[in-house]
Amino acid sequence: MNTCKCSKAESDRERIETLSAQPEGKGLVTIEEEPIIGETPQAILKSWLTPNPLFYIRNHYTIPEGVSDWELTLDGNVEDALSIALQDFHSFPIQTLPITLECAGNNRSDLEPTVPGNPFQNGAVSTAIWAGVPLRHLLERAGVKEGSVEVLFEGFDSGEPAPGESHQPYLRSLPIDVAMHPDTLLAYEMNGEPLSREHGYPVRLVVPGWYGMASVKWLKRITVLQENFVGFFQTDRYIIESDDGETVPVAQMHVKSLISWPAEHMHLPAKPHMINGMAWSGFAHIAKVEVSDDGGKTWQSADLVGPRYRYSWQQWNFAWTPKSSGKYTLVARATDEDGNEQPLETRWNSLGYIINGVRPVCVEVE
Ligand SMILES: Nc1nc2c(c(=O)[nH]1)N[C@H]1C(S)=C(S)[C@@H](COP(=O)(O)O)O[C@H]1N2
Ligand SMILES: [Mo]
Repeated sequence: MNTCKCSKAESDRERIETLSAQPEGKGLVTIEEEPIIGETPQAILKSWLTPNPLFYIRNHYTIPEGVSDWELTLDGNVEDALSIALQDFHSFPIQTLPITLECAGNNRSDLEPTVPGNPFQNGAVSTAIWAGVPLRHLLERAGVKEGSVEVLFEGFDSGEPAPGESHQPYLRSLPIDVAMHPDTLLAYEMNGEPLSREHGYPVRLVVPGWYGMASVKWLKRITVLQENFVGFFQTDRYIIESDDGETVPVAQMHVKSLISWPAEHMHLPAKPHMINGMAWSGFAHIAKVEVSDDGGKTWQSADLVGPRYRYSWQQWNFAWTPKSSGKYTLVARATDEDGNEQPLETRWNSLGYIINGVRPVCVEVE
């Protein structure tokens, strides 16, 4: 990595300067208007928590119309099917957890050769404090019967997921042990506010540690299954080719870091700077973050700062004094406590998922 590979993101700096210049400094970077898809402008964030209006949005279909008499159905391989109204949720035990969600296609625009799909830069990852009822509580109430292998989640949104595909709702399943995990939430609050329409009002699933596609929004129905679910968003998408030609489902978030500041192509005065960013892994806490200012030839340890939660990204800082003026290629690399290391290169795949290779940020010191 001797040469700076950041030229593709030339627009980054202008974009960030425009956003920062707005009075509230707010606004998602729009990828698509309909269905709405937008990414978080990481460089303007001041906290490890992403404010709700800046939390990335990824929708496959138009946001569903609000339903006035919403009830959630829980059925399938259970003793007693349940029908749960929104006010019932407030009488159930509440669990509150800071959780990072990353879209499986985050950083897709970095792939070469390019692949179809939303051309995300590094903004399809955000963190909120989610509050809701552990799904386990409701599954136990309904009484999960023997022989159950998966739980299926249906959203209120529907459409044609791709040209030539039949009209269908957003449907995803989870293995029964993940569904029964006490931290898997039916969330109705995000950063202390009721869920907004964009993020799944009235109730959504939040699966800590998993890529975002698992966290089904606008829940309509939950069904306990005795077989593995086959469906567009389960077995045609969110799969990745392994080296032996098999396909594996996209599941937990692979270890990754991002440099929040400086942004690409910034011009910096020749003085000490605080490089900062985030690091996360769906498997374990972050153990270390290393930073390089020479494109990955030499590395130094960054400081892990701020709160240290199991499912939330970890903030890090690196006090950097450039040795002289000139161009620098800044790179960050994270390792988690399970020993997973962020790779130097992403494994290219045709649908563009799990893009966790290090992403150089080029800056010029004047
Ligand atoms: N019902 C429904 N749930 C959904 C989606 C969707 O299109 N419909 N998109 C999924 C994907 S791919 C992601 S990355 C996350 C994004 O959640 P957010 O928009 O709240 O950030 O929602 C997931 N849940
Ligand atoms: Mo996603």
